[in-house]
Amino acid sequence: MTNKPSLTSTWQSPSNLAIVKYWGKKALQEPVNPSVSFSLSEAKTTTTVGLVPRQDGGFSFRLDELPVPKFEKKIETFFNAIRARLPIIENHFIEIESTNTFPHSTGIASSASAMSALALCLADLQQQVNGKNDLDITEVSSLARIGSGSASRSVYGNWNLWGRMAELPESSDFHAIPAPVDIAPVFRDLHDDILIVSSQSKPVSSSHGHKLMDLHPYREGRISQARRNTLELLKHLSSGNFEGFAKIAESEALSLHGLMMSSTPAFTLLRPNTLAIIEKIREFRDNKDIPVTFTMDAGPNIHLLYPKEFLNEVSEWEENSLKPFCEDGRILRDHIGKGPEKIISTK
Ligand code: 2P0
Repeated sequence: MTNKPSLTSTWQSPSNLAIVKYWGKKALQEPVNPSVSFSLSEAKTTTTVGLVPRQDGGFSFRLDELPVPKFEKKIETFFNAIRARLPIIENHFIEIESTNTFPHSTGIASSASAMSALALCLADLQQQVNGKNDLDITEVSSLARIGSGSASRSVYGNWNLWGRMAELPESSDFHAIPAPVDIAPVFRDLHDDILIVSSQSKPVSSSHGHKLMDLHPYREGRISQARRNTLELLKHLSSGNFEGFAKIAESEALSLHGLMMSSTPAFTLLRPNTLAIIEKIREFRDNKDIPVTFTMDAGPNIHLLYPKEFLNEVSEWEENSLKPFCEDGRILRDHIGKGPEKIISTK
C-alpha cells in the first residue's frame, strides 16, 4: 500500500465456470436468463483493499503491481453504481491491489474472481467501519454482480445458480445462491483442464456480446432454452447423470458460440483448433467408456470436464492427442473449489 490505510481487508476469490451460460442482460446487470456454474480451485484473484480517510473519495488499482486502465474504468463504473450501498466509498480513498494466480486471456473469467474479491473486501471493510464482523454473503453476491455479472456466482464454492426461476423460490436476478439441490458425488470433484487454443485477447468483449442479445433474432428461444437447461442440469447434478450433464454442457457451449455467430454484427471466437479438439473429444468418448465432456467460455479455449477418478486415463490421452492442438502445448489444470477465503495478515 502506498498510502497509510486506516483499515485493510484481504480476500482470495475464485473464478467460476458456467455450464448454463449467462448471455444477455437487463436493468442494472440483471441476467435475461438463469445460469449455473461451479467455482474453480486454482484460478483465483487475491485482493487487498486499504481505506485512507479522505473527504473527496477516489481510488487506485494495481494488478500485479501495474495499473490496468481497462479495469480502472470498470471499477469506476462499479463504484458509481454501489455508492449508495457502501458509504465508505464516499469518504475514503480506496487503494486496491490484486494478483491473479492465472495468466491473462487464457479463457478464465478474470472479472469473476476480481470483482468478487473486490466486493468481499469492500463489504468486509464496511462492516468493520460499522463495528460489525459478520458478512451477509447474499449482499456480497449482489454487489459483485454489479461489478461483473458472473462474479455474483464466485462468492460461494461448489455449484451455484444465478437468475430468477419461478420453479426455484430462493433464486434471484439480484444475487446468486448455492445450487438448491444435493450434488451427487460424481459432480463434487469435477476436473476442468483448460486447453489453451489461443491466448490472444478477444476481438469482442463479453460486455459487448451481452448487448448484442438485446435485439438478437433468437433471444426468446435462447431464454427458454436456458431455463429448460437449468432445471434439467439441476436434476442431473443431483442424480449423478453424467451423460445428461454432458449433453447440456456441450449444447450450452455451442449455443453460446452460435448466438455470437448469429449476432448483428456477427463475431466468431472459435478457432480451427477449437473444432479439432471437439472432434477428438467426441471420438474418444465414442471409443472408450470414459465420461468426458467440454464447455467453452467466451473465447476459443476448451474446458475439458471429467470426474476425478478418470484423471490418469484422461491425462495420458490429453498429452498424446489434445496437446498438439494447444498453443505452445499449454493446458491449465483446475477442479471444483471451495470458494473465497479471507486472508489474515500475520505481519
Ligand atoms: C458466464 N460469460 O455465464 C458467461 C458465459 C461468458 C460466457 O458471464 O459484462 O464478464 O461483466 O457482466 O460476467 C462473461 O461476462 O460480463 C460471462 P459483465 P461477464 O460465465
